[in-house]
Amino acid sequence: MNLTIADVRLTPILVADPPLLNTQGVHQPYTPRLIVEIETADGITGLGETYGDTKYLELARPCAEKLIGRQVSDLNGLFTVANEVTVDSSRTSAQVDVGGLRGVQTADKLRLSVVSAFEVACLDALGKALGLPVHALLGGKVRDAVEYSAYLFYKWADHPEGVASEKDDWGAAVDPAGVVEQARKFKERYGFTSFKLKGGVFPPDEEIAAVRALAAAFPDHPLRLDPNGAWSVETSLKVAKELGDVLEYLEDPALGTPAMAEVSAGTDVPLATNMCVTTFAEIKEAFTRDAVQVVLSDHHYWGGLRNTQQLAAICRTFGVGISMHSNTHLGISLAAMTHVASTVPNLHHACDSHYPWQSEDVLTERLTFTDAKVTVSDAPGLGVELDRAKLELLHQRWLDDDGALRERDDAAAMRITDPEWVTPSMPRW
Ligand code: GKR
Ligand code: MG
Repeated sequence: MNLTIADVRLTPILVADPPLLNTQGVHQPYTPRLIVEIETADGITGLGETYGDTKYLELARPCAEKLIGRQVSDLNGLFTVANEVTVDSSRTSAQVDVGGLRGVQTADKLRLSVVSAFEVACLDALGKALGLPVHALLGGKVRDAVEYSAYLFYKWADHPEGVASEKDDWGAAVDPAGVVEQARKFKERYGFTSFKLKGGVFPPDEEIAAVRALAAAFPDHPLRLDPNGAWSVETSLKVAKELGDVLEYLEDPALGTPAMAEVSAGTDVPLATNMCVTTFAEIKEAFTRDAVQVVLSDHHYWGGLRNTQQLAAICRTFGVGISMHSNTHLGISLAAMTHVASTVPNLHHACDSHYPWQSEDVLTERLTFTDAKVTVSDAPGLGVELDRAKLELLHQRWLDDDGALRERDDAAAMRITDPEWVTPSMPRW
């Protein structure tokens, strides 16, 4: 068996995304992703996926070159390679803007997001070579299926008129009735029984009303509200008081560890985050101050599946819960998320996934949610197969783009409808 990396292919794509609203603005009609293929000297190919904006591509390309000749089993070496590239391109100290919803943005985090795709591709190739599923390479699954929650968004029916986009059949959701209707569809289509609403879009009272409407329509279903840090400590405490009886947790009500610690001290509602604990360095302060009770991991920006396991072990040690965050992603990432989640013993909350919002994928077969769960594959590697024709189609869309969509910019997408729009400074309310 020859595990030497003989080729690395990077394919940037643009994938359809519905008009989902968040604090920054609205999702673009197409969002960039990067598909990674790592091929061994024996002709075995492993798949990975990460963010696809140019800044990720610029790092991924030199990394890919340096991987040729290394072993797919050398997962620790991926960090060394990425470090070398970072040094080569003098990016180490740069504060690179990698999108405003995932905590403080640094070049380090950018590097880890790139490493994550290479790590997943190496694990996929290694698993295929050894005849073992990725979860076995991670120590073995402790559950056969992983539960996900419905990720509800305020949403327009369509992207603005005149803007090229794909149609979707989810309809609009801009008020409590629309949110409940969307939740009903999620439940019907995928069997989801817990719901997370992306907030920070409308004034807090309107979002409180939406969560109340969900609680009335779906009694005893765990509910979460995530305004991405849009509220002051005072507003956060008010919302916690009004919704305390129905919330499983409140996610990033306020921005940053000090504000979250203040909120936490004033409420019994558990607080979750994917914004103030996004790196190992941020853990100590947040845990010491009891600022969060649940950390939402994301293998993309935590640097891969093994780092996700390390994060889970630290959370376990400190009695802090763990679950999973998601951004727009395709099936390769969902498969990776499912494998790692299946190995985490202390996973007591359904994971987030944007996948139901993605009508397009690069796989021969889409992953499915049955009764809210994705079955953990026991096939070698990730257990997914690339559809080259679909990949080409989405890559062609990227090639045809004049550059406007290659950098995800939800504020720019919002300005098409509202030319005056600027991303509000936080706290907004
Ligand atoms: O896709 O609009 C979105 C989300 O707001 C995403 O960007 C966040 O990173 O889903 C994420 C979250 O939980 O904060
Ligand atoms: Mg969040």
